[in-house]
Formats: sequence, structure tokens, C-alpha cells
Amino acid sequence: MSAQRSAVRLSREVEAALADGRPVVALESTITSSFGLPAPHNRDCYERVDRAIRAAGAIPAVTGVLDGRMIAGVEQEEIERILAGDWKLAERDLPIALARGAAIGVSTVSATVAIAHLAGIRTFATGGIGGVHRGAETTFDISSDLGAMARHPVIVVSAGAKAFLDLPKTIEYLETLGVPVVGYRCSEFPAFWSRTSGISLPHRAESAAEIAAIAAAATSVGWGGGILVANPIPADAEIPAAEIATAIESGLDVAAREGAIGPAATPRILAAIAAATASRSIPANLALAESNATLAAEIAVALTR
Ligand code: PSU
Ligand code: MN
Repeated sequence: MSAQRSAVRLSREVEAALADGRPVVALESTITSSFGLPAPHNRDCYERVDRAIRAAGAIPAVTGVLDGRMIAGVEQEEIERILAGDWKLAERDLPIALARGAAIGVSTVSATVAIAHLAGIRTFATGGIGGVHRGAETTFDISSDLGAMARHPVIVVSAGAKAFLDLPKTIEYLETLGVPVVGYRCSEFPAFWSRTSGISLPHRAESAAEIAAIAAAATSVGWGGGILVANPIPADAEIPAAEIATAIESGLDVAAREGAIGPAATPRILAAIAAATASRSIPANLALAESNATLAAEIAVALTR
């Protein structure tokens, strides 16, 4: 997309921060809608992430569509609306939502990097990215998050890809697309609720400043795509891979039995895993989102130095 910055409506706070060159962190709104977390955890997630970004010295910019316009940053009175969004928008859905004057659309990772790019926001915090689904060799279900990261110069801070995906294929596909993947203080691709996956990462960084330097180098060589930063869930919130494995299997079974495919797959699988873990997966999801928000803010601050 090569439209102007004016295509995105900024909140007053985000507009002022961008104008002054102060650090801003984009946020997606799917995770804080019912597609990502059941109420009231969606609001809790929003508040924790918002606070974490501010505490680290940056300004949060929630993205989505409101009243037929792409937005980056919400005014106080718009928060409830974006939390209640009932249209999950991937990047390819944005033109339709705009043409139809959608009242509220929530952005996935792919839509968020597209909006952040237009708005001139370099850094973005999510939970876990979408990726190559298990069985993709027959379903072809590969999240548009991956292609979008290759096309928009945004640093995406995640706890890896959601662990019900095919993580080895996700890493392979990121390599095919040429997306740099950097582990933050880790050498293995994190598995969302778990810190490890057994899959080695090509690169690791020890500080936010190091990640900012990689992003600056990417810009200097004309790399027009993004960078994926993999930040493992905090140790005290982790659900070890062996413990979550059964819940993942049963969550995938439920979604398959109900025929949840395409954009419906990920929300259904997440909800089924929450049910199978007696909601234990939810606090883990909140903790990793908060931790990603803090790291993204630190990177955004480092980029302004
Ligand atoms: N991370 C979370 N919860 C989520 C998502 C990410 O912790 O709900 C969302 C993101 O918006 C991501 C989307 O882009 O799931 C992936 O959807 P799909 O698999 O349909 O591409
Ligand atoms: Mn998909």
C-alpha cells in the first residue's frame, strides 16, 4: 500500500508524539476483541498493555477501523468500541471495510503492520503472530501475517507464533519470505505459552538497542520489509510445552470437528484451548502480551536515540 499518512486517523496523543519524533508503539485490536480473549480478559489485556507501553516511555497506538477510517490511537471515549469490534480484519479486508464504511473493525497482525506503515509507526507489539497451520500442506492455511511482515517495514514483537501452529514450517516460511527473525535473549523460537520449542533461531539480541540497530541497518540497506522479534513469555507465567500439548491437540480437534476454517480457525482454537486448560492459557496470554509491549516500547525508545 502506498497511500499517504493522512489515510490513517491518528489520536491526538499519537499525532503529537509522531510530530515530535517521540516513541510510539502500534497495537493490534484483534487480541483485545472477543476474537482473541473472552471478556473481561480482553479489557484487562488492553489496560495492561497500554500501561506497560507508557511505563517504558512510549505512546500506545491501537489500530483498527472506526467509522470507515483506519485509525492508529484511540480517544478515551472510543476504547469501549474498539474492544467490542466484531469484524476481524486481515490486511486484505481493509479496502472492503473502508469502502463499506465499517463502524468497527479489529486489526490482525497483517492489518496492523499495514496501518502502522501508512502512519509512520516503526514498532508494534502483539501476542503471538499467525503462521503456517498444521496440515497446511493440504489446507494451504498460512496466515497473511507472514507475507505482511515481508512487505511492511515494521518491527513486530511477539512471543513467537501461536503454538497450535506448525512452528518449524512457520520458521521456514519466514526464511522464504526473507523476514529477519531475532530472538530476544533466546536462541530458540518461543512457542507462545512456552519459552522453548526446540527450533533454533538464526539470530539473537541481548538488548532493545541491539534490535533498534538491526532495524536501522535494515533501513540503511533499503530493506522494505519488517523484522520479527521473538520474546519468550516471562518464566513465571509459562505453561511448559509438555503441559499445554494435550490442550492444543484437543483445541485443534474441536475446531476441526466444527469446521472452523479460514479466519474462524484461530479464534476457535484459542477458545477451545482456554476451555481445555480451565482458562490457564489466558493469564499466560496476558503476561506475554504485556511483556511484548514493554520490549516494543524499549525498542521504540531506542530508535529515537
Ligand atoms: N496473538 C494473540 N491472540 C490473538 C492473535 C494474536 O495472543 O488473537 C490474532 C492476531 O491478530 C493474529 C491473528 O494476526 O490472531 C491470526 O489470525 P489468522 O490465523 O486467521 O491469520
Ligand atoms: Mn488463515
